[in-house]
Amino acid sequence: QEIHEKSIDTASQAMLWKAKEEGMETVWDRYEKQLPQCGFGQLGVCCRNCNMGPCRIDPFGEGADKGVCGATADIIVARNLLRMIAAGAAAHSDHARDAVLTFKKMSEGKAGSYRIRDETKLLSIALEYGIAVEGKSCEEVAAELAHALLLEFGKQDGNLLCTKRAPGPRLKLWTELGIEPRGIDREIVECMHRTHMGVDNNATHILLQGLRTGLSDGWGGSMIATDVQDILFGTPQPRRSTVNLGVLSREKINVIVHGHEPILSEMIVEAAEDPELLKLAQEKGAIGINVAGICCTGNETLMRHGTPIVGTFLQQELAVITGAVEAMVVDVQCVMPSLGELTSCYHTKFISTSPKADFPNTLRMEFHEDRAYEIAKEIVRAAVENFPNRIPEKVNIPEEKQECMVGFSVEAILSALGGSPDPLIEAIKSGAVWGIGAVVGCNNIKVMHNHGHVTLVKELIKNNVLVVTTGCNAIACAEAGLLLPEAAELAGDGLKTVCKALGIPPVLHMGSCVDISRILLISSALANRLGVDISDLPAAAAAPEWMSEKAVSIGAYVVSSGVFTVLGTVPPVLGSQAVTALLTKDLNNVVGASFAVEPDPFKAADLMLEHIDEKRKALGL
Ligand code: BF8
Ligand code: SF4
Repeated sequence: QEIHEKSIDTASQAMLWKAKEEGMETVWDRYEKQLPQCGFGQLGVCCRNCNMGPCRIDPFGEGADKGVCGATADIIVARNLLRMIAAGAAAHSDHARDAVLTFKKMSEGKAGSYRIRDETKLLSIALEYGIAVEGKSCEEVAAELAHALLLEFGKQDGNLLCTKRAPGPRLKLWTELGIEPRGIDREIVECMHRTHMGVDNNATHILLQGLRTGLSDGWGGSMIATDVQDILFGTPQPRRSTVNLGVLSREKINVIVHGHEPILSEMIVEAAEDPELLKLAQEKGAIGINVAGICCTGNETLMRHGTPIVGTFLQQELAVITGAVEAMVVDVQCVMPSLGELTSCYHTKFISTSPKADFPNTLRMEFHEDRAYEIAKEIVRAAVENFPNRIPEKVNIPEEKQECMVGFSVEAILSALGGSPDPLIEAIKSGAVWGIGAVVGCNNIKVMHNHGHVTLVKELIKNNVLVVTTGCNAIACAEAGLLLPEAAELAGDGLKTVCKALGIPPVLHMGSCVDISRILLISSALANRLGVDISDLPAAAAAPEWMSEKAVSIGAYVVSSGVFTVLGTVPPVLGSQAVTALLTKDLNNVVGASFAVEPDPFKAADLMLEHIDEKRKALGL
C-alpha cells in the first residue's frame, strides 16, 4: 500500500513519509505484518471459553461443525459478540463510575480541584432522581445525587432511571421484550456468566442480552458520564477551535492529552495556565504551553474549552513522529501500546496516569482526584522540563491546521433553535432538512484513514441530511473542514438555507463517544414532539470506520433505540447465518431497526437515504 492510499489527510501522509525516512514502525506496518488475518477470527467462529478448546468451526462445512462441548457456529458467534458488547459497555460505564466517584468526592470536599460548573443541570438531574433540592446547598444536592448515581451501577431492584428519558412507546417496547436494563454492572456480569461454558446456548436469547447490555451503556453508563461531566466541567456551548497535526507548536511546549476521561484532561488544561509553570516554560526557552488532544478526551476539552485537537485515533503515532511533543499524557482506552517504543525514539515523555492502565516504557504518574491539580501540575512540569531535550533536526510539524466550530450539546442545539425543537421539526416537515444522520465512531486500519468518515458525511449533507457527530468521526469531519458554518456550501439547497439562517455548520459536533447519549436525547426530543417513537424518525446512523468493542456496544443500543445503523467494517459474525440474519433483518421485527454492513461510503449513504425516504413516507411527509 502506498502512503497516499493510507490516509486522505495530507498532514498524516507527510508524517508517514517522515516515519519511513526515520525507520519508524507505525500501525500501518504492523497491520501489513498481520496479513492475511485469521479467517476463523474474522468469521467469529473460534471459541476459547473453556480449556477443552480452543475450538473452531469449519466455515466450509467440511470439518468440525461443533465445538467439543457441542456449541454450534451460531452459539459461538453470538457468545463472542456478547462478550464484545460487555467489554464495550464496561469501558464506557467504568469511565462513568470514575466520573461519579470524583463528583462524590467533590461534594464531600475531598477533591478540592473540582467544583460544580453547571448548577442548573445539577438541580434538574437531582429532581429527576427524586432528590428534594429545596433549602440544600449545591454540595448537599451533589452528595445525594452522587449516591443515587452510584446505586445505578449495582442496582438489584427495578430498572435504570435514565431509561425514563426515552419516548413512552420505546420504553414500553423494551419492557415487553424484557430488555429494559437493570443495574449497569449487573448486565455486564450477566454477559460474562451467560457466555461461560455451558450456560446460554441459544443465539437469539444471547443477543437479546446483548441489546439489554447495550442499553445499560447508552441509557446508563454513557448517559451518566455525560451528565456528571457537564455538571462538573460545564455543558458545552458553541465555540471555535482548530484541528490536525498543525496545531502542534514550534515555539510552545506541546502537551498532548490522549484517552477518554476529562477528570484528568480538565486539570491538565488548568495546570497549563499556572503562572509558575508558564514562567518555567519561558526559562526553558518556550513562549508558552500548548495543550492539545487526541481521541475522546481531546473532544471533551475541545467541546468545553476550545483546546485544539491533534488528531483521530490513527494519528496518535503520527503526532509523536512530528518530534515536537514534549509529553503524551494518557489515561484509558484507544491508547496504542506501541507508543512506548515509539516515544523512546524521540524526546517525548509517555506519561500514563490511570491506576487501571499501564503501558510499556511509560513514566507512571498516577492520577488521584484528591490531589488532582497538584498531580496535573507535576505532569505539565515534566513536559516543560523536557522542552530543552527537543531535537530541532527531528522536528517537522505539518502545516495543516483546520478551523472548526464545536460544542453542540442538546442544550446548545435547542438554544440555537430558539429554545424548542420546533424549527428543526418544521424544517424536516418542509423537506429542507431531509433527515438526520448520526455518524460516529473510530478509525480502523482496514479503511483508508478518514476516507469512510468524510465521504459518507459529505454525501449525506449534499442530500440535505443534517449530520450529528461524535468521537473520531467528529475529528475527521473537523479536519476536512466540515464543522464550519461555511461548509453549508457543500450541503444541498434546503440544508444550506437552514444552516445559514441559524449560523450553524451542516455537521454538528456533539462530543465524545459517551456523548452519543446526547444523540439519544435529541432523538427523543424530536420523537416526543412529533408524538412518535424514535424508530419512526427520518433518521439513520453509521459507523464507517469502527474498530473498538465500545462501538459494538454503541451499535447495540443505537439499534435497540430504534435507529437503523450502517457499519463500514464487517463485524465478526458472518460465520453464523442465523446471527447475521438476526442483526441485519429480524431485529426490525423486534426493535424496529437493524444493522447493515457496507464498506463503500457512497453505498452506505444510499442505504441511509433510502431508509430516511421510507420513514418520511410513513410519516406522510
Ligand atoms: O471513544 S471513536 S477510536 S477515541 S472508541 Fe476510540 Fe473509537 Fe475514537 Fe473515543 Ni470512541
Ligand atoms: Fe470449545 Fe465449547 Fe469450550 Fe468453547 S466452550 S472452547 S466451543 S468446548
